[in-house]
Amino acid sequence: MAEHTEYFDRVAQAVVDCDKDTCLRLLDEGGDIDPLEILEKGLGKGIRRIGDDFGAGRVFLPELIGAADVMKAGVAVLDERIKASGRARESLGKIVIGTVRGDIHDIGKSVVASMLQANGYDVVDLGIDVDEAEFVRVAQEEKAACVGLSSLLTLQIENMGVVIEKLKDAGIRDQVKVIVGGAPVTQEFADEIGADAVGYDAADAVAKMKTLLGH
Ligand code: B1M
Repeated sequence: MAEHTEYFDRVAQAVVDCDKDTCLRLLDEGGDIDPLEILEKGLGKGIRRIGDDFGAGRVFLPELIGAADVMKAGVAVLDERIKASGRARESLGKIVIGTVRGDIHDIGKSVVASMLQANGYDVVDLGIDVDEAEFVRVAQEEKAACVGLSSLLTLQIENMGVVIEKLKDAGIRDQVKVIVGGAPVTQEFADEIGADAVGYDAADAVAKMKTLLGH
């Protein structure tokens, strides 16, 4: 809807401007809009714009950090709405998720975790910069149905393959599915490291999870 387009643009601009107060006020005003849509078309659009500017050298790390701070505050608000939209039901399975070693980006991974939770999965979020052995240990301990690996850094996505190798070493690779995601992750890469699926965004991650676990 046209009025939503303008609303999403204002949310995006608040992220670009590192203006947390305006962003949170706008999110308050948008209580009747689908939180996932606000996330993708508002907050997501703003943070991607800053990311592109950062990549092109037009803005520097302090702006990136400031915008990420606004994004995180906004995601926390939307997160509550996303979780509240999931009805209480029997768990569809346990997912262990985290950002791989060497990578501290946590916003996208946390959104995916919330969406999985809202869709009936039990999620154990290990956080960021997670060592391969930790993924394996928790997957074993929690009898996870799936391990979710996130990374936004081209140099760190290789660590996803290391996790898969460690799952094999521990003898549990055939008991857990592995889904990978994050901007630099492609289907080709997933095939190369032997992952079971790629999630391109949070909604896609849920859809792929349902297929993987047969729901
Ligand atoms: Co970073 N950063 N950053 N950063 N940062 C990127 C990723 C970058 C593309 C920016 C750029 O140069 N244009 C670039 C990576 C280049 C590359 O390797 N390809 C980059 C860099 C270089 C860096 C540093 C190295 C900068 C430096 O220090 N010189 C550093 C990394 C340090 C480290 O990790 N060791 C760094 C730091 C940071 C901040 C701390 C400032 C901050 C993160 C704050 C935080 O997470 N708490 C930050 C941010 C915010 C970004 C950008 C701007 C935005 C990331 C984001 O939150 N997006 C990013 C540029 C960009 O993405 N255009 C950038 C919003 C989020 C909702 O989307 O994370 O893509 P996204 O997640 C999506 C999908 O990818 C998918 O679903 C999510 C929801 O739709 N998905 C999955 C993600 N994980 C999934 C898992 C799944 C399935 C789907 O299954 C398990």
